[in-house]
Amino acid sequence: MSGSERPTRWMAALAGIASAALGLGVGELVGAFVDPASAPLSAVGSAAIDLAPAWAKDLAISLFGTGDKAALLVFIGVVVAAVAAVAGVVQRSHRPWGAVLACAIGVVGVAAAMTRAAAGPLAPLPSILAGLAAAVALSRIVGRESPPGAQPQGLTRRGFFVASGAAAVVGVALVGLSAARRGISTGASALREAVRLPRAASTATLPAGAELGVDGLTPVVTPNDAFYRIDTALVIPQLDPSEWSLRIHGMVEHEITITWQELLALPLEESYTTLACVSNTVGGGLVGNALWLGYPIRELLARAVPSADADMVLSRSHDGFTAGTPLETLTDERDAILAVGMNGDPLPVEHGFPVRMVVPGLYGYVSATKWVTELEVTRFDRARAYWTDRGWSAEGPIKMESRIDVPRGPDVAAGSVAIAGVAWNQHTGVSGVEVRIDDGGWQAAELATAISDDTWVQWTTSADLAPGEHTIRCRAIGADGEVQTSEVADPAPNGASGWHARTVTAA
Ligand SMILES: Nc1nc2c(c(=O)[nH]1)N[C@H]1C(S)=C(S)[C@@H](COP(=O)(O)O)O[C@H]1N2
Ligand SMILES: [Mo]
Repeated sequence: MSGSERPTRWMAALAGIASAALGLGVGELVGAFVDPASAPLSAVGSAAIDLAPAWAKDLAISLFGTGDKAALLVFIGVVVAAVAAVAGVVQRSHRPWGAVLACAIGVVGVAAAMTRAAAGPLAPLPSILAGLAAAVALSRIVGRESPPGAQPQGLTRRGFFVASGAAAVVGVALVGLSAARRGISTGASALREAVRLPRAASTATLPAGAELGVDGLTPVVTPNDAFYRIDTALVIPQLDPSEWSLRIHGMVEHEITITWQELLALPLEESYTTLACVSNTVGGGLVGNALWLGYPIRELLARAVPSADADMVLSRSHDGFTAGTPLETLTDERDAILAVGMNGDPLPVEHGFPVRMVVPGLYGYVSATKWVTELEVTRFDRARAYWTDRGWSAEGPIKMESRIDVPRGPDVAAGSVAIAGVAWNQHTGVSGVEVRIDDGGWQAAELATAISDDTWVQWTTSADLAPGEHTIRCRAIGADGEVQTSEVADPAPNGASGWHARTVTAA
């Protein structure tokens, strides 16, 4: 076939997608150099996260767990491809409106990039260039229509496929390059490598007997690389500790600012605290225990002197996330700290380097601000935090829970079976765990030595299982006598509840 002809609808749709790929590649590459958070995918993804209501976050985490961010990017890619295909078809019949639509996709990226909390003056650039590149490519590939009888203009059928293929390949290559560039740009991880944390002024020790050593049981201290990660940051904030500072302001007598050097010069304290995410489902893994090193927030607040009618501290992270923490939990005797160390190392970048909050007893969304740069002393009736605006409760005390880790099932050998797990009831403590097989009675499990009331505790027991299917359930008893509720609740709006159950088949 020779000479140019009008592309079919399918060809035009393909050209739209190829042009969008090229635009995306350009935008991502420029973003990788200008500011990774302003790259089109990251910017639109972050904006989508910010716009998501409680049920959407809940659904994303229950479907994809900590792979929720990857799932979001794939979803955005599919939506962009669909709109781009439409742009191609429109361009074929209603020039230049397809190219205009391609530009409009870029405009969405610009808007998203400019509304990021940490947006700089160049934030719109990557998406502007992405939109332009896509529009130009599309108007080139889906050529001008020729009047009837005139010499056809534009690409031959072969030229059309070559051009579309080239745009797509170049686009994908540029996306790959930008990912490589981001990988090389060491950002905060190089700065973190250089950090030498001071020795703790007060240390915490792991009591003998805290670790039961049962095969398959979650270790009592979660290694950093196994610690769950949950946040709204599609691009992990890269902070330079030498430029970091924390400002305490709002309803205080003295506004104060503390730098990284000043913080490290203070007597730092070690404490074990078990962190839990409000999105954790019963039996889920969004909970972990670490040895934190940090300075009591109580001491800093004492310097700032909060006013008597303040009842909340709104902490803000570099990327705009906020958490509203009851002032009382930051001034009472608990180990509410500005943490700089996690399990003997500087905070991993994805866990808040250089400084985050850790507050025993409260879900992360109301307390555990990573990359924290600001504490505003305020009131619950004046300020709203990030997730409070999206349907989650303003206050989030952690609910008592217990989890069965062993046996994982589905098959076990009949006879005596080891059963073990963890239980937590932060800041009150766990006094017992009970296990029930099928409809039998509750039997007390053996508790490991708890590190403290602020940490989870391992438990173990065993049961004789006859051949057949069995359901194992567990429940914790609080140090205050409260029995873990059987009432089933979803994570939204203030945490899941109910008894964890595992069904196994003994043979
Ligand atoms: N800056 C920032 N801090 C944040 C969040 C966030 O989205 N941004 N998420 C919070 C939530 S919901 C939880 S459960 C904990 C998780 O901390 P981790 O990722 O270190 O386990 O961080 C909290 N701190
Ligand atoms: Mo969370």
